Amino acid sequence: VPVVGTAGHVDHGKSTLVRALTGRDPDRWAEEKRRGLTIDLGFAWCDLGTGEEVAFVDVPGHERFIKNMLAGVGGVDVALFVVAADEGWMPQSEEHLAVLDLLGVRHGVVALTRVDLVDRDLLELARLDVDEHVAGTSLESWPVVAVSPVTGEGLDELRRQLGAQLVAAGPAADLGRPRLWVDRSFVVSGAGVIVTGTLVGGSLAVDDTLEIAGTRDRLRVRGLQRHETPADRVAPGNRVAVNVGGVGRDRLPRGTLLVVPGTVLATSRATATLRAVRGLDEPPGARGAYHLHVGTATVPVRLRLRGGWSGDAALAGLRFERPVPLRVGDRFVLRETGRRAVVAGGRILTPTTDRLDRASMERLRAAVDLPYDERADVLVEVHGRLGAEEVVGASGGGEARRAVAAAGMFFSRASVEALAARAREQVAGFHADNPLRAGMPKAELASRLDVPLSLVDELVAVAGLVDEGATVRREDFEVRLTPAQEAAWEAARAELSSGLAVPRASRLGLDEELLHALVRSGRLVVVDDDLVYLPEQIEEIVRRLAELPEQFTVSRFREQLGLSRRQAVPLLEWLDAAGHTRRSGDLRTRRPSV
Ligand SMILES: Nc1nc2c(ncn2[C@@H]2O[C@H](COP(=O)(O)OP(=O)(O)OP(=O)(O)O)[C@@H](O)[C@H]2O)c(=O)[nH]1
Ligand SMILES: [Mg+2]
Repeated sequence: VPVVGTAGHVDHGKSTLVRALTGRDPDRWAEEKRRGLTIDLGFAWCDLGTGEEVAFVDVPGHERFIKNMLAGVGGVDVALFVVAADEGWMPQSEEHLAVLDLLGVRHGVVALTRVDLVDRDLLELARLDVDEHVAGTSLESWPVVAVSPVTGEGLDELRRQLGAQLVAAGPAADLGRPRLWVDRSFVVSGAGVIVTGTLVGGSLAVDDTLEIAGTRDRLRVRGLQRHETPADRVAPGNRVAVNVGGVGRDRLPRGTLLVVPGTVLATSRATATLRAVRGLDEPPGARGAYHLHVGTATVPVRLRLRGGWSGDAALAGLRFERPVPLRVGDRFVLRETGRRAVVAGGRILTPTTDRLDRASMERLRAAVDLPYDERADVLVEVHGRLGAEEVVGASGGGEARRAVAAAGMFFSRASVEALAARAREQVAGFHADNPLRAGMPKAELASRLDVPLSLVDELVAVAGLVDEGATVRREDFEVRLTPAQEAAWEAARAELSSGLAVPRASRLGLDEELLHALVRSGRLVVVDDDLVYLPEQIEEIVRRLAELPEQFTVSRFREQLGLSRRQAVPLLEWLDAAGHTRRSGDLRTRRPSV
């Protein structure tokens, strides 16, 4: 059941026309009936005579209730734009036209109503007045029908034209991601909390779980009604009443968005395209105070224009007073509080206010109507990196399939390539600064690049670096000694080579870093804190174990190899650990098999 929204200046006859078409009074409140004025949204439905049902959302025309009007027109497929023939074009005619235009309502009928109050000449003037004002807008091509609910004139034609526009608008898109902007919530004794709204994006079924967008609050669909008739399932594009369980009514005021859990995130900022309404003295800018209207929500927002206006178009960074559930491509309207008027509208490009180059902006612009997954990929590619939840939420539940995921973030392929190039530079720099260290610790690389540690392995692979476990190195890197270090090493080696009773390591004239490098490169073997040997010396010691009896004491070992106690005890422990000897009390047993 498609939804038709009314629009038009106060008192021009919107509610009367809806009542004439549906037989139901959309003005629900005593105050509305007493004052003959619509204050809040009204709802009615009927058969247009074609066998097909249609629902109406009747909005107030009074300027003071524009917020309610804006909450009503979100999600409508077709508009019934009402102009009283006896009054002609009025300020809210103009404002409502701007709203329909900005929200992208492409189909509708202009009802030139109250024609019983005018003669033929005045009717012709009214028609010309309407034609003049809709020229150049999205209403230009809509049929204009002269009607009077009082005499019944033109009502059949209006039904016919509305039916044709509904056909032209086509069925509401079912993208498998239902969203319901709540326009009313109330408690029915015995049933509990009921919310109503125009369902878009996907169908809803009893027992579905929904989330209040921007929170983690879940609720269950306990029951569904369409036009006061229970249903197990409701398709998108319908007015729906949902009996919800799990959340109190206070959590579900107008402006709440219900979605499939995790598919929409609330954001405090965004970048958007703007289009100004016609006839403004001054286009919107950073100085004014604005309200952003999206779905049924209203939130104070500050603007920062990017590069000024070009004609009626601009780009702007938006900062909201509180987080709003927004997705890429969402349409919104801006109302200036000072001027008390709708001044612009636009579409959300990204849930950030990051500076982006022109090409990136163009990509975002082109992405607003793409499928969810594509939008997610474009977001990641444009920003390089973005939080995974942000990407999923802003795309409306899409998956960034081309991106690299790490630690709750998405990285674009291009940014991974760029990071990999930087990783090569960082590692090269590390080698230059630490020529004696085998490689750069991965944790240090991660923090230098400001990426999660879990991305480092991917970067190492892309960069063609060598993964050494905890460290990484360039494939062509090896520890090389400076001439001075080479000389120090030669001197130390000469000293060690003169006998197995070697001097303390700290007396070899090697600084700590050089000593470590020599150990890492296998040129020295650490036996104890202050005791190192050349590998060939260790080999000699192992060989010479054969000169000893099967079992021997520390003293015997010392004497045989000409060692001091300082060297012998740690050496034997080292030989134990290496499996060449085994200790039992004061004795060592040779294990020549090893
Ligand atoms: N004579 C005549 N009066 C009409 C016609 N349509 C509406 N009216 C009268 O115009 C007045 C306003 O009509 P509504 O239908 O309440 O107007 P509205 O556009 O819904 O007004 P708001 O919701 O407050 O913006 C009422 O007194 C209606 O009786 C018509 O075709 N002929
Ligand atoms: Mg009304």
